Amino acid sequence: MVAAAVAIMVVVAGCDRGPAVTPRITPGTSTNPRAVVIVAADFQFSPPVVDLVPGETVVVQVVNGGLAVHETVIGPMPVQDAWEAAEAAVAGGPPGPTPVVSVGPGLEGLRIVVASGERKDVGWTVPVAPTGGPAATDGGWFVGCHIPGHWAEGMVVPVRFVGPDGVPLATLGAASGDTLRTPDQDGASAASR
Ligand SMILES: [Cu+2]
Repeated sequence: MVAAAVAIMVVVAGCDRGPAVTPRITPGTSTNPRAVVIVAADFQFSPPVVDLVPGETVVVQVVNGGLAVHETVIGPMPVQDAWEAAEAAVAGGPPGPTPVVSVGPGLEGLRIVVASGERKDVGWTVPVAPTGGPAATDGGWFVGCHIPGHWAEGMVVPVRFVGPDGVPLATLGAASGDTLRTPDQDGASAASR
């Protein structure tokens, strides 16, 4: 109870560690996972930032409100780059569900492919480092869509690792969204935006 009261005060008082402090989060557990809703449209994600608590168990609920097939790939940039390259290789294939593609071991991240009008729920435990903080955050984590061309259209939002109080964890400034870079496959398109 004391912890809860303190957390509320922190939220009310604001915090100079960053401009955005989200409401207190009750981290999900294996028996009571927290719902993380992500809506994919043509061609953007909502919400603009996805908050996750390292080590918590969530149910990622991906809703495709667009007309195209979309996906959420959750992971750091090496994972985003791997899927961008893998899916670019099958661009121009026949319409329908995204072609079967794969990436190397350790680069899978969490990938959920959702057809237009569909919703998929996937249980997932957010990786945690031995120190208790987020795992492998160099360069930040993102939620991205790598159906060919979609990332370049803007289908990427940053993951913000937060504590149960909603305060962003330290060392995570890279996930602020202003350090987004284009996956290697789309380097030529940056100037057109
Ligand atoms: Cu997409």
